[in-house]
Amino acid sequence: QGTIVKDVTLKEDAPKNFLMSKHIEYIANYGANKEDYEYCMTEYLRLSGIYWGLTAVDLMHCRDRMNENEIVEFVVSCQKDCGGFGPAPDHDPSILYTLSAIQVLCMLDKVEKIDVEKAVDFIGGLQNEDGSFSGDEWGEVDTRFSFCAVTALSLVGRLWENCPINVAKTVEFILSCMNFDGGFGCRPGSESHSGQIYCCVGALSVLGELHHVDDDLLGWWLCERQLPSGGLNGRPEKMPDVCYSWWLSSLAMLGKLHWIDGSKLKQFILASQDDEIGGIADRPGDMVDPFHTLFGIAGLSLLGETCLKPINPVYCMPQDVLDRIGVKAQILP
Ligand code: GRG
Ligand code: ZN
Repeated sequence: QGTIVKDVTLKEDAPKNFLMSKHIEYIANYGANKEDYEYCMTEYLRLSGIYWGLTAVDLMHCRDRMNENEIVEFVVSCQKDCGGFGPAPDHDPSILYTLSAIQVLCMLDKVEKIDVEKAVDFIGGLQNEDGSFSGDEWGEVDTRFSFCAVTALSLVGRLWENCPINVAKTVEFILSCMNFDGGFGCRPGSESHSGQIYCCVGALSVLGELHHVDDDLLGWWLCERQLPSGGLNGRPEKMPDVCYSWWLSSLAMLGKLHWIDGSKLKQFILASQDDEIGGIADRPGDMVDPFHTLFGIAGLSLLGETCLKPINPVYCMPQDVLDRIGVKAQILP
């Protein structure tokens, strides 16, 4: 019995061109009305939402459309006494929003506005004996949090100098989540999922430890995620989703992006655009949101779309920002 394929069919009249000016308007106007139902309901992830929007408009060369002072003030207001950041001022801190805060401030060249020392202490305090990371004080362990710790520390220059974590143990834990198919899951023994693979391969890339990955085996598993529609799923027998166009960037870290059909993936992403209000949805015909808009645009940048700034496959930030702060990650030839 073969693998079941669940997929969508692209409609003849689906958008075929990149609607850049519509996306800029969609992101720039998102949250213009602070009473908007959808805006209020997404407060619990606001700081990451700001990272998704800012990165998207920066990739489209329009960062000046965002109110930088308002953003910096908001980010600063999300830092707690423990040093970690919550998604909004009245929410609990987590390593997820701590990374988003640092990413946003790096893009705006305003990292000095926060208490970096305390943020570094917060991240260091989340490492467990076995090298894994908890996401917050409640203790859930996930390889996503290992990625957040390593990337956030590297962005503030504290991974190699004055480092608060045990790097060897960090690598050991990530490798303990590697599966027989070459992929990685959220904890030892958990199923491979391309979102978790992005996190594990991304962290190993920042740490210069990609030689531990079986790049042929994992590259094969990753390129098998492409479906006849051109879209990618996150694991076998699942539906395609635009955000996996980004979670697949681990294939770029392994130097194997050409193992998928880039033009078919581009067609799938373009077909998921909303040609009226702008923005990109998880798949054609669905409602758009800032998360899928960023990861669709990031995927197009990775595929070489010339009207966009080049993106870094590990940090999901414009490459020019990483060049400015001098951060490098390993990419296999
Ligand atoms: C800096 C880009 C960036 C990220 C920060 C949080 C994080 C680090 C990475 C998240 C990686 C991840 C686990 C992505 C997957 C997200 C997703 C769409 C999960 C859905 O899982 P299911 O099981 O969906 O609901 P499927 O598609 O498997 O049916
Ligand atoms: Zn998605």
